[in-house]
Formats: sequence, structure tokens, C-alpha cells
Amino acid sequence: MNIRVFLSSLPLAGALAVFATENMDRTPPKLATASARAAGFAATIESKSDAPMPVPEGMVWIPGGEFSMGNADPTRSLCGGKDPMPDARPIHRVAVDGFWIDSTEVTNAQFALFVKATAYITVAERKPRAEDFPGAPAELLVPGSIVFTAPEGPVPLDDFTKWWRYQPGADWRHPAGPGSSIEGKEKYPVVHVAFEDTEAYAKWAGKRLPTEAEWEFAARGGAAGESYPWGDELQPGDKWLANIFEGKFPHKDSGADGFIGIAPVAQFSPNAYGLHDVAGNVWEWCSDWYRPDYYAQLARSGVANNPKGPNDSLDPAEPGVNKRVHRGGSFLCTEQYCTRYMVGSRDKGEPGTSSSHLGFRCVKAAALKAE
Ligand SMILES: [Ca+2]
Ligand SMILES: [Ca+2]
Ligand SMILES: [Cu+2]
Repeated sequence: MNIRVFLSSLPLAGALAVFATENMDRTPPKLATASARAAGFAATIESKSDAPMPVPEGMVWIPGGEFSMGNADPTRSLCGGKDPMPDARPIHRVAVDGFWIDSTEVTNAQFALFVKATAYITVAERKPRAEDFPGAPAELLVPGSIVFTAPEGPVPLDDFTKWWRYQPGADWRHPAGPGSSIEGKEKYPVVHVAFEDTEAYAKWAGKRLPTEAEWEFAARGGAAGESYPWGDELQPGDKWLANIFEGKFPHKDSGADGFIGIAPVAQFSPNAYGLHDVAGNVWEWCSDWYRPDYYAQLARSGVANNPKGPNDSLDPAEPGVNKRVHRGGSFLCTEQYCTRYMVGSRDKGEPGTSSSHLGFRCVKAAALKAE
């Protein structure tokens, strides 16, 4: 997603394994299934790192270790019907140190504490600067954010402007624009946060954003090569395990998983590490720059140790627009359009662009200890 698409062209009104010897004394590796092994996944080898005490509030300990990162299964990754997610391949080995991670997406209540303490003003609440949006009509340069609005009926899926619009006045306190509020939604994930907003929050909280590798290690819950944070079946026993989109995308959200649109955090069972909503509900910012060829770069040199992303960004679909990684998918992800609730899949966004289905969670390094 890139706010420039909206601010430059649209009318405002209405639109808008491998076992290393040093690992032998560690906890038993979690093996990959035969099909995952065939796709290139090897066992996850968790480090034997005890959680440093005390436990920071709302966070869970991720032991770190070595795992296979990526998404190999194009048959269940049919974004727009034809995208096999090549940016999530090749499957490659990555090692991460232990760290703390928020068990849920950052909530409105948590973000409100930060804003109260710092008087912080988010990007969506600031007037876009003309120099940042060359060619944009002055009347479009008003504070706002990108809001999902279900169209009245079926629309072609190759044009996201049919369900996304730039909404003046939309921000974290007014998720649907003026007149909307977050009252009673304290436990919903905060949305309409741009990358720098998440960094400001994290700094205030004594935390930081996860790297993409940390995020995926935590989301996999110690398992190896599985498609989802809970296993290989989207709906084991016909049960929905995440807030995604059922019905007819984008016009009819049936809410079969229990929620139409966004949901309060932690309404579904956590993964094996205690993380809620790593699949679905809201997308989550990671600290890495996005490049579709980054995994290929890493794969060339053995096990990548605490990778922090490429030095620069490239999105071939929008050359010249640098983007950061998003992970986990949202309440809008569906087999009919975008299956990026798959645990190894990736997405990206321009750092200044916020939207109604994009939030974040933070991590805290073990070395910092708890306060
Ligand atoms: Ca849903
Ligand atoms: Ca999420
Ligand atoms: Cu999606």
C-alpha cells in the first residue's frame, strides 16, 4: 500500500537441518513434515535460553534458535489468482537470538497511554507536505488515512481502489473518519499507524519493532515448515482459528470466524509461544526494508544470523517507492484474494502510509532485560 496512489490521482469526495554440533544440548528439534522437507524446510532447533526474569507485562519469551524461513506452497497462496509469492522463497536457514515479544497486537488502550504521556501526533493526523507529494492537488493534502470500505456489490479484484479510499480525518482515534471513535474499543488493535508512529511508541515503551526474521520465528511457535501458526490446515475440524475474511471478497464479509471486520485482540487461541493474532486481525509492521529478492540474497551464504533486512528497498510494482515489511495478514485476507495469513508469507508498505487494517507489535531484546 502506498498513500501516494490516493493522494495524487483520486477525487477526494466519495473516493478517497541440519544440526550444528553446538545445538546438540538443546531442546529436541521440531521436525518438518515430509512435504515441508520436500519444499526445503528443515527442523526448528530452539535455543535453550531461559526467559530472563522478570517477565515484561504482556510479553512472551521467544527462545530463539535456528529455523527455516519462507513460504513454499504456491497452491495456497493465490493472491489475485496468480501470484505464487516468489518473494517468500527460497526457503532459507536463519538463526535468531532470544527475545521478548508482545503477546498481542498493540491495543488502542496501550497506544493511548503513549499519546497521553508524550502528546505524540501520528502521521495520519498531520497535514501531508506538498513537497512529499509532488503533483498532488492542494485540496487532497489534508490529514487522513486509508480506509477499507466494502463496495455495494462484486467488483473486479484487480483494482483495490474499489475497496480502499483515502479518508480525510481518519486516524487512530477515528478509524473510519470523522464521527467514528474508539470508545469501547480499548482492546482493539490500534490502526492507522505509520512506520514512524510505531517506532515512536516502541521507543517510549523501551521496546523496538521485530525484524522480519524474529517475527516469523515467533509466529511459527517452534514448528517447522507449517503453513499457519497453528498447523497445516486452515480450518482444523472446520474451526476458524484467526480473524480473516469469509464470504465474498470484498463486498460481503460473512463473519463466519466470529468477526466482521476488525476484532479485539486475543479472541482466538495463541500459538505455541503464546502469541495471539499473528495470522489475521491486523497486519504488523516489521523493521526490515522490503525487497523481493532478499531471501535469495540470504540463501547464498549459509545460515543468516539475526538478519535485519536488506540495506535498501525495492518493490518492482512501484519502483522508487521504498517500503517496509508487513507480516501476518488481516481481517481482509481470504483465499479469494490474498492468503497472506500464511505464516511464511510477506507484504510491504510505504513507511508513511497507514490504513485501517495495519497495526504492530513490539519486541524487547533479552540483553536489555526487563526494566
Ligand atoms: Ca473475520
Ligand atoms: Ca496480526
Ligand atoms: Cu491479505
